Amino acid sequence: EKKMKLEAPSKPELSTSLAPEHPFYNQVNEVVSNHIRRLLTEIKEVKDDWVCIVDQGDLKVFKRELEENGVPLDPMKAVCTVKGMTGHEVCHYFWAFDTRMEWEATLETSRVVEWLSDDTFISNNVIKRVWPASQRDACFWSHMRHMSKSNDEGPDSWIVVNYSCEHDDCPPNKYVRITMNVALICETIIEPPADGNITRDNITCKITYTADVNPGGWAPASVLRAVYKREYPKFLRRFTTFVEEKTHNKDIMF
Ligand code: 16C
Repeated sequence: EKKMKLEAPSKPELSTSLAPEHPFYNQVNEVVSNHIRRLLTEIKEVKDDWVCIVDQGDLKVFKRELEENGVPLDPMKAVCTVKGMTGHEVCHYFWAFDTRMEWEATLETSRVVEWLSDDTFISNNVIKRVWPASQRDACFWSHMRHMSKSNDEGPDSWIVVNYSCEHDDCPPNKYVRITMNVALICETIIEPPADGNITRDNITCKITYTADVNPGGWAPASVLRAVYKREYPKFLRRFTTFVEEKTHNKDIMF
């Protein structure tokens, strides 16, 4: 048994702990693959359909204005570079449910609906109300995985996806249900020190965050766009500061 395991082609980073027969297995893999493909192709494309709405140097937020039947759907994208933490650490804390409320400033409550496997769970988030719109909530699975490398020289990458789903224990009730497809992709860049001993000073994490959110029914576009412009950079600053506080005096999690 042991010998067979050693000889088998080892690609553990490609896998998920979701069983292939799990009802969410195909959807999770498909959505994750689409994000990875989208990221890889967009690097080569001219980004002229994205408008930069926030530029703080190390943190940039872009959007594409999109409306459907009066509902603003603006896809958002942000890139952010942080020093002293790995992509694995950043993804871990974005995904981890037990610390979500420590950095999430836009949520009123959050609860786990079901654990699907040890890398995937479904949660119900109730979002703080934005005047004058009705209050919203969301039901989505959160999945984290190590991305495979196309070559050994490329940076180590991790991805977390939050994707809306339905669940019997989370029917839409008193809130307007939003739907979303959110991804956080992190690459770890290591500048090898002369003495070969890697410390947090040698590590940089490049974060790409994308959010396609449908606010699910009427929302005043001008208010929503103003809230997004304020809240997305705020989220990234607050969240990365949180990860820094959690990790700076711990062993590096590669
Ligand atoms: O990705 C983030 N968080 C994850 C959960 O941990 C998850 C959630 C994503 C949902 C984010 C979009 C919420 C849109 C709500 C639309 C509300 C419509 C109201 C109508 C307004 C006229 O992936 C981090 C998310 C970062 C937050 C982005 C901005 C969201 C604004 C929400 C408004 C709350 C205002 C609170 C004011 C203090």
